[in-house]
Amino acid sequence: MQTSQSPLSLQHAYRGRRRWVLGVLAVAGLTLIWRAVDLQVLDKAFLQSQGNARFLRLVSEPAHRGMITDRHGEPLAISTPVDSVWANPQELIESRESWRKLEKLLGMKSRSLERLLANKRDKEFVYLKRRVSPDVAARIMALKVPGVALAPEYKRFYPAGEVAAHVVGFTNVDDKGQEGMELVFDDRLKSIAGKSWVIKDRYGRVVENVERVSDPQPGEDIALSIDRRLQYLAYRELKAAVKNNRADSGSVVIVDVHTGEILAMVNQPAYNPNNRYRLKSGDLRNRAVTDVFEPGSTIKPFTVAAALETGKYNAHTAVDVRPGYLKVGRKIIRDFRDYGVIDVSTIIQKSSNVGASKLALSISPKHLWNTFASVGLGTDSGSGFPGEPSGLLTDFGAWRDIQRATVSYGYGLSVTALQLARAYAALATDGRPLPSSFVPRDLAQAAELSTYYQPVLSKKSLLSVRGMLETVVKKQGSGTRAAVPGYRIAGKTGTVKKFGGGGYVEDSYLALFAGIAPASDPRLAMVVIINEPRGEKYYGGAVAAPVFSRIMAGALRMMDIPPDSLPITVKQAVLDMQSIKQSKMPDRRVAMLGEAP
Ligand code: 59J
Repeated sequence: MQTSQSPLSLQHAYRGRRRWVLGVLAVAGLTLIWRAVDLQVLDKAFLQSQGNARFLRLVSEPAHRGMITDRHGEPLAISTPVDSVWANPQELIESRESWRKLEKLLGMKSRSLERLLANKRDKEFVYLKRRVSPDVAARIMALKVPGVALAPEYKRFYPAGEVAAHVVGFTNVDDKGQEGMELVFDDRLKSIAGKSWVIKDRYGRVVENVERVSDPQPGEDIALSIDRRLQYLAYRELKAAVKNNRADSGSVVIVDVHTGEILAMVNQPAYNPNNRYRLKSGDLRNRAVTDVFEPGSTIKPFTVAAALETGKYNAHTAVDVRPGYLKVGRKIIRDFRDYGVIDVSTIIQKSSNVGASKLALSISPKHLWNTFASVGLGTDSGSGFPGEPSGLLTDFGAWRDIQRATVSYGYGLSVTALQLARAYAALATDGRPLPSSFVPRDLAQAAELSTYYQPVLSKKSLLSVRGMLETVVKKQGSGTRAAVPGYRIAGKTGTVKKFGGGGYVEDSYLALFAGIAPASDPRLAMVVIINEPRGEKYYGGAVAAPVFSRIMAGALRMMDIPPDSLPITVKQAVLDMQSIKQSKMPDRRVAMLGEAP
């Protein structure tokens, strides 16, 4: 048996293996050369198109922004899916022949693509048109222009349009809140796009999902305190009134007196949030929250309440307002006419400036100031609306007699419509001004919030003032046209000369009505402002009171608030019916039918 190989036989074996290896290498080399020729010459066109056709991309998958609804879930702002057309400039630059077709379909001027792409040569993304109709999107894709693709997005739609524009606000093209509740709640409404690695073809279509990096997160839905039915009613009546009285602008606010919730808030002029071209300056402003004015006579109930609270007066205390004016220092305070000797209640009913001034001059400035402040005057409403001013109530320490007098009938202090509505809501309840809210609030939350306020006015004074305010809408009152059949209304007119250019301007007025209903068990407070009416009439009693009446009548009915003129037993029956309706308790008869065989 051979135990070792000779050197010769070894040499022979090496040579044989080398030849074999060289042979394999040669074949491999030739194969590679052949492959190179194959790829570069024969398959070139195919491979080039394939190479261009697939890209690994990190794409974002949009999620929808939260919905804004009214208090009953009716939509006020919704996001609907739409397509946006985008392009990869590097590719689109190559297909010049398709530009004109694209421009036509997208409604772009000719040569606008040339301009758009000019300085985008090194970019990979440019929007051609945001939010196109499904029809346009389909036709764009049918063109199959390399580098042009669709990106899914969401478009904000406002079903209530102009009716809720100032409250709801709107978003910009990037879905970011710009105004109103869209701005206030942007952090909660906004969505977070998901991220995924995908492979796309040259038309931008996804051919393969590689990996999801993060899931899309839709925004939170938010319900507002607004009631769309009341909102619409207020809108319709205000718009008609501003037009018929040839007024500059106007506002209406309705609040729930027990919770501070804003149930309706409208302004004129308004705008359509779905179509924001041709906006005039001022159209965007939510005047009811942002614009301050001197409240004039609508402030008198608080002056009277302060007087009652001292114990020196009651509703029937006589006040001499003769001869229709009062000299305070070098100034003269005037009434509309000489009312003679009247009682405190009649100061409210007729709206006597002299009467209010006499009451104010007989009580301490500090107490008058405290009373005003205790119902929230001179502070913001707490609504959180962007740009709400605090209102103005100057310190009583600086009041001279003339200021004590004029402040008593509403001049030298300023409020917004919302702040005035809030003060009337305090008057309607226990004197504590619940902060205003654009979102729903229940009675328990309201009770908790009211513990932060110290009432200055007693139940007795509040009840007495509400009684006086009821005489305003009765015969001989300045606001008879605010009456609502079947209901007791407590309210106050105001006709305010506007201040401008260093003095009070003739023929430039605010017509006001502020009130609460039903007077026997108040539920709603409402303020109506008609700014610079230029028709025949301009008094609050003539211009604002009828608007109050129409809106309040509808609101009471829509909210199933029973008339307070009904005998107490009938009223209880109505309330019982409602609670049965709301609790959806099975009707006994239905239950019995259900048991039948
Ligand atoms: C008025 C004022 C201006 C400011 C007067 C309105 C003052 C005043 C200086 C004359 C129109 C007018 C600080 S009147 O609101 O008294 O609503 O139905 O603007 O008095 O002293 O040609 N309102 N209005 N006053 N200024 N300064 C009455 C009253 C009111 C009515 C009618 C007629 C004014 C009853 C107002 C209404 O209660």
